[in-house]
Parts: sequence; structure tokens; C-alpha cells
Amino acid sequence: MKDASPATAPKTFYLKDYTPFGYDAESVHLTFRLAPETTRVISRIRFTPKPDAADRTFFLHGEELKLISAKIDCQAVTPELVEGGLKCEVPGAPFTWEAEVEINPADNTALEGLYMSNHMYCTQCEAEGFRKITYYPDRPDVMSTFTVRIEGDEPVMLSNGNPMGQGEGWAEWHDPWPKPAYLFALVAGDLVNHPGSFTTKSGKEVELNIWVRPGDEHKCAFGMEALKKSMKWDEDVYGLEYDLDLFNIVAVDDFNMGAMENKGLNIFNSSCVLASPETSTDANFERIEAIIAHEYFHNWTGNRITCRDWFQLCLKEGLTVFRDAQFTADMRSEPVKRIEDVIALRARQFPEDNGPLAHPPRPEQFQEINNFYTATVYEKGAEVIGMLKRLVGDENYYKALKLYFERHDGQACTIEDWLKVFEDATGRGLSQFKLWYSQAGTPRLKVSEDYADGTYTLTFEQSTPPTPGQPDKAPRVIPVAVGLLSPNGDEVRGTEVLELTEARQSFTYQGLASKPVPSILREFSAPVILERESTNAERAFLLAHDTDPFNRWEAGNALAKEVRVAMVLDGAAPDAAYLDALEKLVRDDAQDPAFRALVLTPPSQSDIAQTLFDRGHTPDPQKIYDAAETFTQTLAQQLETSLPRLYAATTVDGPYAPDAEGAGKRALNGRILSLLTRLDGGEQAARQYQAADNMTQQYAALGALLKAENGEAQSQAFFGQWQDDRLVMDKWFALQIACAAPEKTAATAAALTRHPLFSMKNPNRFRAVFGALAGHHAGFHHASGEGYQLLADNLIALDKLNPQTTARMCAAFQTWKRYDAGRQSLIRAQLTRIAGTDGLSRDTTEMVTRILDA
Ligand code: 0A1
Ligand code: ZN
Repeated sequence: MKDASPATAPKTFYLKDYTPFGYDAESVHLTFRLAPETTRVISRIRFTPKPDAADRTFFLHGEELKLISAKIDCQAVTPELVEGGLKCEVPGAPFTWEAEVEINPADNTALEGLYMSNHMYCTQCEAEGFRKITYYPDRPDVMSTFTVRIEGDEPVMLSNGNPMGQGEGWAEWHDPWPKPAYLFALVAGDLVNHPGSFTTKSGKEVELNIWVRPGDEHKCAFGMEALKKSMKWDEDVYGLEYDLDLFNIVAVDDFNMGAMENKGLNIFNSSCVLASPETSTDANFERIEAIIAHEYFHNWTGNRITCRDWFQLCLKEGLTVFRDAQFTADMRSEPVKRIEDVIALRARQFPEDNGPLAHPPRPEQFQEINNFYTATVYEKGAEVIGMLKRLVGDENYYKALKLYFERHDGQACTIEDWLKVFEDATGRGLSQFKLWYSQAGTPRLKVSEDYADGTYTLTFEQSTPPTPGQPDKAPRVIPVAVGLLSPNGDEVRGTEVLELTEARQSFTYQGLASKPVPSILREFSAPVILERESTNAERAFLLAHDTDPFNRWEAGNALAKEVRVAMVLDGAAPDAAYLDALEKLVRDDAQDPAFRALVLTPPSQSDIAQTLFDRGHTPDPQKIYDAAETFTQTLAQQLETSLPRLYAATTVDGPYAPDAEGAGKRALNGRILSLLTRLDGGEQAARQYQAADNMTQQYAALGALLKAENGEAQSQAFFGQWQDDRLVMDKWFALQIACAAPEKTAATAAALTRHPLFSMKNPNRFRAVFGALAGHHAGFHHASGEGYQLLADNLIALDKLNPQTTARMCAAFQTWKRYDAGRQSLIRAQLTRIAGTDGLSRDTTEMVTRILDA
């Protein structure tokens, strides 16, 4: 059994306890003598005591290190090894610390610190991985310049900054920009580069490289173009230039997250950079472009200006997500990007914010910071910035950002610093707005209306349900973008941003000829849940007439939900008026295909479950699944005569190009194919599979066939064609689970874990299988409990190898309180079993405890 005595209980860190380190680290010299099991790291660091330090304890973090020797000013010292690091007596004047440690990269399956992926050395130091490389004040507010010497026989040996020299068996690097240790990186291995270059607006030539394993060279061109576009965009929109002579990106196969913004040496999960038409879908291309931009944008928002401590993580992440979303909107389609982001927010952030894992964008405590790389910190963090921009206006926003870069370049900052910049630049007080950073939970916005004699009044009431540790919450500032339509569909009031600051507030419009139809929360102007009595007729009206594309989609989405809820609760037939509205829209060639594809995409079954739960019902996953199936089948039948024409009309001719226009058409084409397959059993899908010359169409066809339980031959062919491509194999693993019927989902996943290509050690493969299982709502929550058990078995096994990925995947259980007593007790049993596992990691312990404490 787990020992839960206080002595071994994980330590909790609090924002309120922040104290600066008592020493400045002026320069860091590191020498790496690479060997898979016995790498030596020799550090030489110049420390200066801070004159005004309250605490002069010389504590260096260090974990899983074998200390070989330590010296201060060339004299051997014997530091006191303590939990999580070492302490040492040091002089009161500037001194040089030297240490030699030994580490074992080959044995590092946690993928934090220095580890090996496919015989290649690489690092991951955010958040606290550097302490597994050497003893160091591993905290983001200690910034220093790094000089690095790498000794080994790897053909390519890279680190941050600019190259200083290289010879047989060694390479030296120097990064002139002071940085925290979490931005340190080293890569060494047999790599080949796809080169490029970029000239900054001030005329500096920057060498660009994407480094990959031999054989992957042909998958780099798209990423390179995305990088150049990002560099140009940041100059054009934010006036920010790149600041080194070299920018390297490296692709690694074993990586816990998407990518990492190490200074001048970004390290990417290969799935987030490698792309080719034959192996990547349109969605992959879009994601790769966004992640390359995201990591590049961190060079200013994260690296040049970093975080004072990890509680401030959303300072860099929220802002950088906001910036990458702006970039994607500019490169592709603004409304489509917004709709996609809101779908993702509702799928990932809302469940977090409305369950046991709810936390504010700036949390005030944590046990394991890796558990706070969440949708709340990232995506809600970005929403908060979007609201701020909406409230102060575009001009003020860019004025504030300019001041932020001028004032804080080279510093480690807080949310207070960030908001102060806006206050100073705009003259506007932001103390109430700051609640968005400190309060958890999704606000509910109840809307009522009144119309008499040409005067229309909208009344809003805001409230936020209790979240862990926060029973009551004060009202927030909520920007609500509203437009009004007349009953004939004309817009009688253009978009106006109403600023809510009170618990209850009314806004009046005068001089209206008739009662208008309101379009509320246009562009999803705040991350809230709108509660307003409406009718399906009104929703259909907005779907047809709203001038705001987001709200047009939103009306369709609300309709889709209402129809499914009625089907689940009352066994109602699919609403005929909705089917007609959908048919009209799908056939309307004047509408953007990407938009039509989004309207045709059903709301997620998990979302329906949450809606039912919010309305006081206990969701039955099987019934929700059945309703979705019936709906889609009925829609297919209704569209029967137009489907072949629509399929032909949306088939993109000519060679594949991953642009937004083609992607939109293919997305619609894919939805049409899935409807068509319900009628023809897979004839068209089999033809498409056969003819496809790109992964988007091949994958869509295979998915349609597997869903129709008629894709065995194609699945085998797919395996035969792609078994040597890891990234495509991840798709193959995931798709079989995603397309399985609920009663077969867990068994399908279990069988795939026995496949020779399944690996616990590769996070992408683990996520392909278990992400797909957890994402199959009716399959994962099948009444047998097999899905729960299978996931728990595998999380327990994975925890020994990779706590970080294990802990993140525990979130699959976070919605457990929505379901019936039977499912709750099955889930509780699994969570308790995980919690009771001997030697469970701090990461997983924290997650499981928080989920169980709900
Ligand atoms: N800062 C990176 C994400 C990242 C975070 C943690 C990691 O390992 C624990 C790795 C990457 C980003 O926002 O892209
Ligand atoms: Zn980031």
C-alpha cells in the first residue's frame, strides 16, 4: 500500500511563498562527455551574492545525479546532499562553483533531463528537467548566459545560441542571451538538416535548419515555410525580430509534449514538424504550422521575457497561444480558426474548469508543476488575453505590448507586471479584470430580455459555480459582443461590446421598429456558458442570417445539441426543421466549404453528456451514442439524392496542396463521404481509398470503412503500406479504436496493446491508443467498465516509466461525477487502485488525488 504519512506526502508549493534566490548566476559553462549510460556533466558557474538578499541559503536543485566532485574557487568542498538537491557553505563575495556529475541518459524513460530517443541524445528541461542534468538553481528567475562544450562521437552536436567552434569529437556553443535553465537544450546524434534562411527586416541573415533522422528529409519543407512565415508575421504584426544568427529545429520521436521553445534550438515531437502529403492529413499540416509558429513566438514571449516562477506559466503560454491563434487566423480563415478553437476549448478546457481539476489560469499552489500544463493555463490563458484586447481595443493592445517588450525585455515577470503595462498604456484600471487570473470555473451568463415600444433591454446575470478551494466568487469583467437582427434577417445593430462588471446588469437599445433577435457573444467574446431561453426556430433563423460567422455556427451547434438532447431524453425523432436547415446549408455552394464542414460536424458526445448533466439528468453514454447514430443515419437518408453530386462537387482536383481552401473542401468532402458510406456500405469509400494520393483522403476513406465495419482489407493494406512510418502507424492504431462500436472499443484497444508495434515507451504510441480509447465516449464509458480497467492497468504500468504522460492521461477520469452510481463506483475503484500503487509517482499521485477528492 501507498505510504500516505506526512513525511512522504508530496510537498505543496505556494505562490505566496515566493522568495528570490540569494545569488545571481553570471555565467554558466557546461561540458558534456557523452556516453549512453555514463554521461559526465562538468559545470562551472560564476555566482554573485545579491547585496539585498533576505535569504542566502545556497541550495542547488539536483535529482537522480551522481555527484563526482565539487569545488568552490578551485578548492574541493563537500556539499550536504539534501532532498531534491544540495546545500553548501559559500563565500560572501563572488565565487566560482564547479561540479562534476554522472547521469544515465539511456535509462531515462521519463524523457525529462538528458535522454535518448532512437540512439540520439536530447534534452527536455521545462519545467524542472535541468536539475536532472546538473546541480543548479533550477528556477526561471535565475537567468544566465550559457557556454556549452559537447564531447562525443556523434556526427551532429547542437546546443543553444551560436556555434563557437567544432572539431573531431567536440563542438562548442555560446548563447549570448541570458536565459533560465528550462530553456537549455542539447541534441547529439546522426542527423541531417533541411536548410533555409531568413533575412530580418533590419537586414540580418539568419540560418535556419530542421534536423531530422536520415530518411525524413522529404518531410521538412512545409515546416521550413511555416517557420519563415512565422518570422515574417512577428515582424509585421508585433515588430519583433529574431535575435541570433541561427535557428535550429530538431525532430525527436520520443517526446512528452508537442514541442519546446529552447533558445535557438527548438525541439519538436516529430509529429509536430514532419509533414508530407502522403503521410499527413490537412489537420496535421494546420497543427504543424501553428506549433512551429507557437514555439517561434516564444522567442519573445517566454524567452526574452520569461516567468518569475511557474505559477506565472500562463504569462508566456496564454500570450503565445493567443499570438499563434492570430497567426493562424491571418494565414488561413479567421472565423474557421475561431470556431475550431472554441470547439477545442469546450472539449478540453470546459471539462477541466467544471470538474475536480479546476484551477485558475494562474494557480496558487501545486505539487507537480508538470500537471499544470493544462488547457486552462494555455487556452483559457489565451482567452483572457483576447478579452483584454477586446476591452482596450486593438490600438491600445499593441501599444501595451510595445511597452511590455520595452519595459521587461530580459526579465522574469509576473501577471502583475503584465497587467500594469496595460494599465499604464491605457489608463484603465484592471483590478477587477485580474479576477480572470485568480478565479477558476466557467462563468454562467443568464440572459433575459424585454421589449416594449421600440425599447429592447438585455439583462445579464453572471455566476460561477464553486470549484475546489473557491466556494464563492466575485463578479468578473465580461466583454459580451452583441448584435441585433430584425425579424426579416437584416442587422439592425452592428456588433457592440457590452462590458459586464456586476452580478446583474441591463443594457438598453432604443428606437427599434420591432422586437429584434439578439446575436449574443459574437466571436465567442468571453469563455463563458450562455444560458438563454431560445427556440429551435430562432436558432435556425440565426444559423441562416447572423452576420457573425461564429454565431452562425454557434446557432447550428446549439440546434444540434437540442435535437440530440431531445432524442436522448424523449426518444424523439431527429427534428425535421433542423434536418431541412442542414440540407439547405450543405447544398449552398455559396457558403465556405470549411464552414459547412464545421456545421456538419456533430457536437461531441461528451459535450451532450455535460449538457444533460447540467440540466439535472444523468447521461447514459450508450443512449447518447445511439442518438448520434440515428441522427447521422437520418441525415444521410434525407440527403440521399444530393450526396453523389455533393461528393463530386467537393472533390478537389489536381495535385494535393495543404492550403486552407483545399483543406476546407476536403473536410466537407470527408463528411459527405461518411454520410454516403452509411448508404452504400462503403463502395465510394473503397474507391476513394484506392485512388487516394494523399493521407487526408486515404485516412478519411479508411475511417468511413472501419466505421461501417467493412474496412478490414483496407486496414491491412494500410498497415502493409505504412508499417515503417511511426507517425502514420500512430494514426492506424488510433483510428481502429475511434471507429469501433462501443461494446468493442476496449477489446480493440486491448488487442492493439499486444501488437508488436505497440510500445509503452513512446508517448505518441501510448497516446494514440489510450487517447483514442478515452476519446471514444460511449466506448470508454461502456457499462462493462472494461475501458476504465484497461486504462488504469496501463497507467499503472506507464507510471514506472513516464510519470508525466501518465499523470496527464489520468484526466480521462475527470468527468466521472457526471455518470450514474454504477459507473462512478467502477471509476472510483480504478482510481483508488491507481492511488494505492506502490511507488506511484508524485505526478500521478497528485492527479488521482485531486480527481478522487471531487
Ligand atoms: N513550453 C512548451 C511546452 C512544453 C512544456 C513542458 C514540456 O515538458 C514537460 C515540454 C514542452 C510549449 O508551450 O510549447
Ligand atoms: Zn508554449
